[in-house]
Amino acid sequence: MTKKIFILNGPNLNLLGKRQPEIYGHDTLDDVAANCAALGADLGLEIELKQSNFEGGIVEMIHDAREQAAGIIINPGAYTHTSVAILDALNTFEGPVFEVHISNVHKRESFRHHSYVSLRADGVMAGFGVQGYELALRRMAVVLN
Ligand code: CA2
Repeated sequence: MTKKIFILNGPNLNLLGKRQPEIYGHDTLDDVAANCAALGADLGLEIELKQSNFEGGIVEMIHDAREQAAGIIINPGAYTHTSVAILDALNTFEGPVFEVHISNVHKRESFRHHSYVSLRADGVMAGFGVQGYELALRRMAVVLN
Protein backbone atom coordinates (compact mmCIF):
# COMPACT_ATOMS: atom_id res chain seq x y z
CA MET A 1 0.00 0.00 0.00
CA THR A 2 1.24 3.54 -0.81
CA LYS A 3 2.60 5.30 2.26
CA LYS A 4 0.91 8.56 3.16
CA ILE A 5 2.82 11.69 4.21
CA PHE A 6 1.17 14.56 6.05
CA ILE A 7 2.53 18.02 5.22
CA LEU A 8 1.26 20.24 8.05
CA ASN A 9 1.30 24.03 8.01
CA GLY A 10 0.70 26.47 10.82
CA PRO A 11 -0.73 29.96 11.18
CA ASN A 12 -0.76 32.50 8.36
CA LEU A 13 0.69 30.07 5.82
CA ASN A 14 -2.69 30.17 4.03
CA LEU A 15 -1.48 33.63 2.91
CA LEU A 16 1.57 32.19 1.16
CA GLY A 17 2.09 33.85 -2.23
CA LYS A 18 -0.40 36.59 -1.36
CA ARG A 19 1.58 38.74 1.12
CA GLN A 20 5.28 39.43 1.88
CA PRO A 21 6.68 37.78 -1.30
CA GLU A 22 10.09 39.29 -0.47
CA ILE A 23 10.29 36.87 2.49
CA TYR A 24 8.11 33.92 1.47
CA GLY A 25 8.10 34.04 -2.36
CA HIS A 26 5.27 33.99 -4.90
CA ASP A 27 4.10 30.37 -4.71
CA THR A 28 0.81 29.72 -2.90
CA LEU A 29 0.11 26.83 -0.53
CA ASP A 30 -1.97 25.28 -3.35
CA ASP A 31 1.17 25.44 -5.56
CA VAL A 32 3.14 23.69 -2.80
CA ALA A 33 0.41 21.02 -2.55
CA ALA A 34 0.45 20.44 -6.33
CA ASN A 35 4.26 20.29 -6.55
CA CYS A 36 4.50 17.90 -3.60
CA ALA A 37 1.70 15.70 -4.94
CA ALA A 38 3.53 15.40 -8.28
CA LEU A 39 6.87 14.65 -6.63
CA GLY A 40 5.18 12.25 -4.20
CA ALA A 41 3.71 10.32 -7.14
CA ASP A 42 7.25 9.92 -8.56
CA LEU A 43 8.53 8.79 -5.17
CA GLY A 44 5.64 6.41 -4.50
CA LEU A 45 4.26 8.52 -1.65
CA GLU A 46 0.74 9.88 -1.20
CA ILE A 47 0.62 13.48 0.05
CA GLU A 48 -1.95 15.17 2.25
CA LEU A 49 -1.21 18.86 2.79
CA LYS A 50 -3.14 20.60 5.58
CA GLN A 51 -3.08 24.03 7.23
CA SER A 52 -4.52 25.46 10.43
CA ASN A 53 -4.34 28.84 12.10
CA PHE A 54 -5.01 27.19 15.47
CA GLU A 55 -2.54 25.44 17.74
CA GLY A 56 -5.11 22.78 18.75
CA GLY A 57 -5.93 22.21 15.10
CA ILE A 58 -2.32 21.31 14.40
CA VAL A 59 -2.19 19.07 17.50
CA GLU A 60 -5.27 17.19 16.20
CA MET A 61 -3.72 16.81 12.73
CA ILE A 62 -0.67 15.21 14.40
CA HIS A 63 -3.00 12.85 16.32
CA ASP A 64 -4.64 11.91 12.98
CA ALA A 65 -1.17 11.26 11.55
CA ARG A 66 -0.61 8.63 14.26
CA GLU A 67 -3.32 6.52 12.56
CA GLN A 68 -2.91 7.55 8.93
CA ALA A 69 0.60 8.74 8.05
CA ALA A 70 4.01 7.12 7.74
CA GLY A 71 5.80 10.47 8.10
CA ILE A 72 5.21 14.14 8.89
CA ILE A 73 6.66 17.22 7.24
CA ILE A 74 5.72 20.25 9.32
CA ASN A 75 6.08 24.00 9.04
CA PRO A 76 4.52 25.09 12.32
CA GLY A 77 4.82 28.81 11.47
CA ALA A 78 5.19 31.01 14.53
CA TYR A 79 4.17 28.09 16.80
CA THR A 80 7.64 26.70 16.03
CA HIS A 81 9.00 29.15 18.58
CA THR A 82 6.29 28.87 21.26
CA SER A 83 4.45 25.56 21.25
CA VAL A 84 5.23 22.84 23.78
CA ALA A 85 1.81 21.35 22.85
CA ILE A 86 2.92 20.72 19.26
CA LEU A 87 6.24 19.28 20.49
CA ASP A 88 4.37 16.96 22.88
CA ALA A 89 2.05 15.81 20.07
CA LEU A 90 5.00 15.14 17.74
CA ASN A 91 6.64 13.11 20.49
CA THR A 92 3.66 10.70 20.32
CA PHE A 93 4.24 10.10 16.58
CA GLU A 94 6.51 7.18 15.79
CA GLY A 95 7.57 7.88 12.19
CA PRO A 96 10.05 10.37 10.75
CA VAL A 97 9.38 14.10 11.27
CA PHE A 98 10.98 16.81 9.15
CA GLU A 99 10.68 20.50 10.01
CA VAL A 100 10.54 23.04 7.17
CA HIS A 101 10.91 26.81 7.22
CA ILE A 102 10.58 28.74 4.00
CA SER A 103 12.77 31.56 5.27
CA ASN A 104 16.15 31.19 6.94
CA VAL A 105 14.97 31.68 10.52
CA HIS A 106 18.59 31.95 11.71
CA LYS A 107 19.08 35.08 9.62
CA ARG A 108 16.03 36.74 11.20
CA GLU A 109 15.04 38.03 14.66
CA SER A 110 16.58 36.15 17.60
CA PHE A 111 13.15 34.91 18.79
CA ARG A 112 12.99 32.81 15.59
CA HIS A 113 16.31 31.08 16.38
CA HIS A 114 14.81 28.67 18.91
CA SER A 115 12.47 25.88 17.80
CA TYR A 116 10.60 23.55 20.18
CA VAL A 117 9.82 21.33 17.19
CA SER A 118 13.54 20.83 16.48
CA LEU A 119 13.75 18.88 19.77
CA ARG A 120 11.77 16.15 17.93
CA ALA A 121 12.52 16.72 14.25
CA ASP A 122 14.77 14.21 12.49
CA GLY A 123 15.87 16.94 10.07
CA VAL A 124 15.33 20.65 9.47
CA MET A 125 15.19 22.67 6.24
CA ALA A 126 15.38 26.46 6.51
CA GLY A 127 15.89 29.14 3.88
CA PHE A 128 15.30 27.03 0.77
CA GLY A 129 12.01 28.76 -0.03
CA VAL A 130 9.04 26.53 -0.75
CA GLN A 131 11.48 24.09 -2.40
CA GLY A 132 12.30 23.03 1.17
CA TYR A 133 9.07 21.02 1.27
CA GLU A 134 10.15 19.02 -1.79
CA LEU A 135 13.67 18.50 -0.44
CA ALA A 136 12.19 17.20 2.81
CA LEU A 137 9.91 14.89 0.80
CA ARG A 138 12.88 13.45 -1.10
CA ARG A 139 14.58 12.72 2.23
CA MET A 140 11.33 11.17 3.51
CA ALA A 141 11.34 8.74 0.56
CA VAL A 142 14.91 7.69 1.42
CA VAL A 143 14.32 7.11 5.13
CA LEU A 144 11.03 5.25 4.53
CA ASN A 145 12.44 3.17 1.66
O1 CA2 B 1 9.98 30.66 7.38
C1 CA2 B 1 8.98 30.01 7.73
O2 CA2 B 1 8.48 29.13 7.06
C2 CA2 B 1 8.29 30.36 9.06
O3 CA2 B 1 7.88 29.14 9.67
C3 CA2 B 1 7.10 31.22 8.70
C4 CA2 B 1 6.36 31.77 9.92
C5 CA2 B 1 7.34 32.44 10.88
O4 CA2 B 1 6.65 32.86 12.06
C6 CA2 B 1 8.48 31.52 11.26
O5 CA2 B 1 9.36 32.21 12.13
C7 CA2 B 1 9.23 31.07 10.03
C8 CA2 B 1 5.34 32.80 9.48
C9 CA2 B 1 4.36 32.28 8.49
C10 CA2 B 1 3.66 33.44 7.88
O6 CA2 B 1 3.33 33.10 6.58
C11 CA2 B 1 3.02 34.10 5.72
C12 CA2 B 1 3.11 33.79 4.41
C13 CA2 B 1 2.83 34.76 3.48
C14 CA2 B 1 2.45 36.01 3.88
C15 CA2 B 1 2.35 36.29 5.21
C16 CA2 B 1 2.63 35.34 6.15
